[in-house]
Amino acid sequence: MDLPVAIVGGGPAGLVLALLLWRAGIASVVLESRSREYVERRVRAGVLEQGTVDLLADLGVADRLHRKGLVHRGIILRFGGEDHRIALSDLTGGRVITVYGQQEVVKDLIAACLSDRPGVGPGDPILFAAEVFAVDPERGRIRYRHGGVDREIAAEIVVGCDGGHGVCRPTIQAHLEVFEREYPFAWLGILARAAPAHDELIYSAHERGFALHSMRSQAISRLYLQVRPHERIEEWPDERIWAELQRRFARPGFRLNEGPILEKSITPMRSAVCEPMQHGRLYLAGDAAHIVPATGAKGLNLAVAGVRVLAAALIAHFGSGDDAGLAAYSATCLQRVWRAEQFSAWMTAMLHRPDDETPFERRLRESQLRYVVTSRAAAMTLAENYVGYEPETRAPVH
Ligand code: RFL
Ligand code: PHB
Repeated sequence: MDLPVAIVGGGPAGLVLALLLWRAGIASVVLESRSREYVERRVRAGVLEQGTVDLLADLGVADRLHRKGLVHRGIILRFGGEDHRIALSDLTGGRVITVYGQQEVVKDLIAACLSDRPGVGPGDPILFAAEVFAVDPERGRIRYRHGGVDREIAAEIVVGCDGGHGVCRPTIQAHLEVFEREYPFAWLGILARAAPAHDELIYSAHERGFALHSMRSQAISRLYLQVRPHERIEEWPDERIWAELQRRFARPGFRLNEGPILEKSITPMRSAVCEPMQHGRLYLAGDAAHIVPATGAKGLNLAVAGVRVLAAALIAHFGSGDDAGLAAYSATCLQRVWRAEQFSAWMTAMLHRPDDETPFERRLRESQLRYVVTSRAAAMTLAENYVGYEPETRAPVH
């Protein structure tokens, strides 16, 4: 074997895992198909749970996050022309979320990986522009193309952190059960140089469809629109995007600030979970193992929570030969994964308007929205899940 651990994919899951292992003295290499510039610019998630922030702080990569991250204690649900605040902190004994761009997390993690462990393993700790095209899950062999040349390495454990469109899950698909759901919506997301129009996130359930107001700083807004799954970004010139956003956020006295659009893209919404999250020497983590629709803001947080479980299991395996953690990895993670799947599907159903919604379904949805903003129990359910729920630590309530 060339190495104890090889990690396919340098997104949040792969990078957090590499750092956790390295801090425990376990060498690994991260093979990432894209360039460093590309992964550091890829705009995605923005909401970090307290547990995610705490883990990044433990890893010593949260200085910038603490300086630039925006701490939020509530979110707004906007419907029927009114705002309703869900007081996340008051409802959860003081817990908060932090708004900080995923690409900033990725930048911080890459800087830490490269400064911590220069030249560890068979070369660099992270190989960028190294596309994995074959993994042998029984023997731990990985084939990848780097610098125009096909290469191979072998590791005792291979971790597939290669996201929702990688090679690792398809390689072992025959040994897994995959649970999937496609939603009849996609999200058109933009990043704009415009001050956020409100200091909290606004989830707006409008009759023309869902819209979300988020931000990255005092000067940058992050905004999303529900669109149909097969719409193309070319059909959405900037003026059309702003006009639609203004309509879906319309409320007396409220107007979004507009500005140059720095990035725009369309992402289909889907759910997927594979069980188990492992076969042979290959373990799956993050989006490679599970996808959630973004309405619940859970994907990045689940990815980080999962690799924390895996890192502890690998440290026991390499430290004392104790494999109980590795054997339990999948079952432990799946409890939290399914909680996040249910919450994300529920938020999605409550806030989005399907084209073919019947009058009956519409009234059910309106009733659900009213219930969440008038019942403390219902608001608490939303808040408890939104800030991050850990089913693996909970006993039944009698
Ligand atoms: P990633 O981030 O997709 O990283 C996978 C990496 O693997 C590389 N790769 C390969 N490398 C080598 N060889 C191959 N054959 C490879 N194939 C792929 C890729 O280049 C990439 O670098 O997965 P990871 O690490 O599991 O992280 C998951 C998160 O990225 C994802 O769950 C979140 O972005 C989801 N998400 C959100 N999550 C949250 O917790 N809070 C949010 O507010 C939130 N908002 C969002 C989101 C995702 C969105 N999109 C665009 C999907 C909002 C949006 C719009
Ligand atoms: C974001 O800021 O990108 C964001 C916020 C909340 C979500 C999804 C994405 O539910």
